Amino acid sequence: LTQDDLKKIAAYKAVEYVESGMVLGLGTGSTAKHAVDRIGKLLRQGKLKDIVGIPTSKKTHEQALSLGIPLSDLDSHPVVDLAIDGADEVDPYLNLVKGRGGSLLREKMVEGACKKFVVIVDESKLVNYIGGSGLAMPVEVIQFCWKFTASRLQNLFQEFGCVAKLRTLGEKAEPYVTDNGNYIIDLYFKQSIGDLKAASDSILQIAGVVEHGMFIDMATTVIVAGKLIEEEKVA
Ligand code: DER
Repeated sequence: LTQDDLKKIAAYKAVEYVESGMVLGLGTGSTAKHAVDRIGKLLRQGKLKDIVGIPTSKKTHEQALSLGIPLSDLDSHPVVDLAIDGADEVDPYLNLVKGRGGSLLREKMVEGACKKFVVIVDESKLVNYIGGSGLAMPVEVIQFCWKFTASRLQNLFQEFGCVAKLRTLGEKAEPYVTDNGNYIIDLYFKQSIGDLKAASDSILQIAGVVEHGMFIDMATTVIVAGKLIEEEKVA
């Protein structure tokens, strides 16, 4: 089983929660892509009807359009029945890191408006604590004086060995620009930052910060597809 097989298994299992007539939050990333593909297929087969999709990124909007999934937005549908999306990290309390694909703001808006948020991951995303993968915890910031904001973020978590880096693209290292015209500062921690709610509050108090990639107490269900634990070899 490849990692993509595991992503597909988790995604298809999540789509079993989808019922005709639902307003669906459509996630972003390589795992959520499989769920959106599956929904499109079930619609085409007539096995699902009257679905309205609320995409969490321009990329997912394009994918859903190409699949013929009827689309709308939060202005028209402020309550979403079910959202299905991937994650970059899942801790033991089902808190998440999201946003390595750059879509954290729209994801958090849509997933914050849904009755049920099903997260789909392969086992490589499971961590003992947020930041434990050593990969980025993204923060979306306005472009104005981003260096000032980045240094305030880094100082906020200096006791945890935090390093803040502007996300860039390509060999010219152009700043990455989100769907919303903002920049992303990626935070790297060397140890657990402890109380996530306190960390979230202190990040959001910094003027210039738009949103961050910690999704605290938001997931209803997490579906993990992983290799079977090796059976004990019976002597
Ligand atoms: O960027 C995002 O929030 C994505 O959903 C990310 O969290 C998961 O992306 P992946 O399924 O491609 O690993």
